Amino acid sequence: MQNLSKLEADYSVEPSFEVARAMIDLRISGGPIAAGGGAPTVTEEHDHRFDGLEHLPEIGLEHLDVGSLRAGILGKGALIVRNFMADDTVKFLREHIDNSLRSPNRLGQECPDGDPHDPWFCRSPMIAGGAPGPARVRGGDLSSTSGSLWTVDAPVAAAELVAFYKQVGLHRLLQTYFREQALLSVRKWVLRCVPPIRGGNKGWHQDGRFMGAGIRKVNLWIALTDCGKGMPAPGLELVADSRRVIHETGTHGAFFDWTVGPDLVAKLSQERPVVCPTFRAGDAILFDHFSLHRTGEGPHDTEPRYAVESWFFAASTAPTKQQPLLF
Ligand SMILES: O=C(O)CCC(=O)C(=O)O
Ligand SMILES: [Fe+2]
Repeated sequence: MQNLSKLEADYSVEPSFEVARAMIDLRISGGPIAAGGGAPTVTEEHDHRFDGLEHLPEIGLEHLDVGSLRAGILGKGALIVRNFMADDTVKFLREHIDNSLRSPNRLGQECPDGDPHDPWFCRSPMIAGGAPGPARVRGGDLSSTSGSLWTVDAPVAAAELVAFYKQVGLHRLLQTYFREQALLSVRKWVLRCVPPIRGGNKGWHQDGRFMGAGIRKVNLWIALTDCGKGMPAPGLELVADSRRVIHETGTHGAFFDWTVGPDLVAKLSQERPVVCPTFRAGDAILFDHFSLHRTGEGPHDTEPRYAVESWFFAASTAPTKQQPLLF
């Protein structure tokens, strides 16, 4: 989209909230136009370069290409990329998340329509079902210090992230991986601050559970805090498994109908290791909708954990319900 490229160029010269907000609207309006269409022929072949490893493969950013991505996700179930994001971008996003979480606009403390000039939290009227009032939350009250945000509600963070994705070559990488354009979505592009709730998590899940077998997507999860095994903040726990299966939910002691029960995970773990990688702020992990994972809250955590979750869809399979988004 020509207008979007122009705004991106303007923003790179002179970043501003107004341009960041205008870009969100163009990304939302362009998403459905790019979504759908014919699907390319794809295979799940890869070069087995990580076959000898017992746990998840790890590489540096300089080795991230379509070969390592395929061998990581399709061969081992996930790929860890160390030092993915530079410290200054990590710090910028962490501070932005703090400000967005406590924004009166998010908490519903402003006028019913919200303050359209709040640089930290501003919901575009083009976001389905979400214009006025406080941000929606799945049960419970909104906290001003932790929780999740749709990245599109934080236009400046969104602009910085898209610029970062460009800088690391993500567009080309995902285009090659999917053999077609990649799209983000309103609902699965998330900024998060998880509090140290010490073992309260019950949510083993697969992000493919609701989306049907034909979906193709990849999650890029970036830690913005040192977290996971040996760290004082909640990490991410995963079953290191390359099988392309959706597991039964709502059984084996599951707490919700969309989660995989702990007894089933215990059974799976007899054959596939459950891992809780140690992440430094700026490290990333890539996995797809078959990955079985949960927030890995340790019993001794004392610190909150910040992260960015970006689910990229192959355009031909991008679900309308998630509001596909250009990036
Ligand atoms: O950040 C978390 O703890 C959860 C992340 C997650 O479930 C995902 O990225 O799909
Ligand atoms: Fe998930």
